[in-house]
Amino acid sequence: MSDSIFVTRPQLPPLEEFIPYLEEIWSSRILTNGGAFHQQFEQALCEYLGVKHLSLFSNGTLGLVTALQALRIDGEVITTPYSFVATAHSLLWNRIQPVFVDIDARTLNLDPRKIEAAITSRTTAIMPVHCYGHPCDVEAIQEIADKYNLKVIYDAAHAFGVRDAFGSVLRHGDLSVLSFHATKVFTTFEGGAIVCPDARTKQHIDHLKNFGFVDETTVVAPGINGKMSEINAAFGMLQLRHIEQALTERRRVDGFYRSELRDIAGIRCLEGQPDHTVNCAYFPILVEPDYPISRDMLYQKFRNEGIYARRYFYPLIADFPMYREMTSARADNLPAAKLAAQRVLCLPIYPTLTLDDQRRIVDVVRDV
Ligand code: T4K
Repeated sequence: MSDSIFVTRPQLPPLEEFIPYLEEIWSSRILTNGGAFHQQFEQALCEYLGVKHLSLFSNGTLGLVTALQALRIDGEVITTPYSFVATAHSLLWNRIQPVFVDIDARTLNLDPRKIEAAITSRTTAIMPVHCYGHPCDVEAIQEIADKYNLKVIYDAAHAFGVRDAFGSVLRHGDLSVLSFHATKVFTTFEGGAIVCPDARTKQHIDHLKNFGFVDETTVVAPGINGKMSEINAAFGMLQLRHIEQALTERRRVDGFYRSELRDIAGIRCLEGQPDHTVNCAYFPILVEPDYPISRDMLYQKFRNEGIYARRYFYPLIADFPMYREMTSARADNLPAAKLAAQRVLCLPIYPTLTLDDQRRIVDVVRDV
């Protein structure tokens, strides 16, 4: 029996490379609360990503929750049902009403053409997701936001390092939130960051993630504990040394799948935008009706072979119990998202996925 293959595996540098970082933490005895690695890592990430300001977080979800707090968002927020559940949960944690708008069947991102019809007098913001690291139609979304005076918070959990022709996609909107979870392109075990447009916003967010403390005796807001520890920040510094290599390997896997799956009837690969630098965070395929078996049957066939492809994102967020009674969660409001949730399967993709394993995966799809 061959080894199991998972949808993703974290890229771990050789253990001995991490030892000097640990020694530094051990000798300084500063473990958290904005220590030296935290500061270095914020700086280094800004440089790598090509953004001016960011604030590190202990995970992406707390980043989303805090971003909404920072912009004082309330009322209703327009968002996508086709995402990881943390996107909408961050709204509920702030007692904000999520309003689901359908996705574009081509990109699987929030469909800007559907947004205006969902705006009410209570709408205060839009929270789109750069799903699988494929950028949203940022210009169309910004145009609507400007017209109705809405904030835009991008859930950029999948979009580490993604660039358009003019720079990082993280510069768009009022804030963008990254995740550095173990399953992501770039990981700090757990972690995340909010990308901010200016130093003042960053300072406010820095206060919010540290209980609202400004100094030893001053608390300016009911903040939370969202700080990244020194171990995570040190690991992030080390990961940055290997990220380019990891992205190259991911692009290699992506290229292999695209060329091998191209001629299989009923299997469609999601296209990126040609002038973008992609990160190949995921490899979603759409199992269409002319494929001999359904997506779920293919998923099961993979499992029988010890290959753990994943149905990201099924079920739709709108179908979970805390959302499904909402008017915007109705199936007839979300036809494209419903279809995607039934058809998409994410194939394994990560830097150390061997060519043999890639062949094994393609063979499963081909041998139906
Ligand atoms: N917004 C979006 C759009 C997101 O996708 C996410 C997270 C967030 C917000 C929230 O960000 P964080 O708060 O998480 O920073 C995973 C992740 O837990 C989650 O972070 C991620 N999205 C989501 C898409 O996927 P699961 O339940 O699928 O993970 P799990 O444990 O089943 O792992 C999948 C596979 O990865 C495993 O079969 C094996 C491999 N794996 C996993 C872990 C945790 C490893 O090899 N090593 C590991 O340590 O949710």
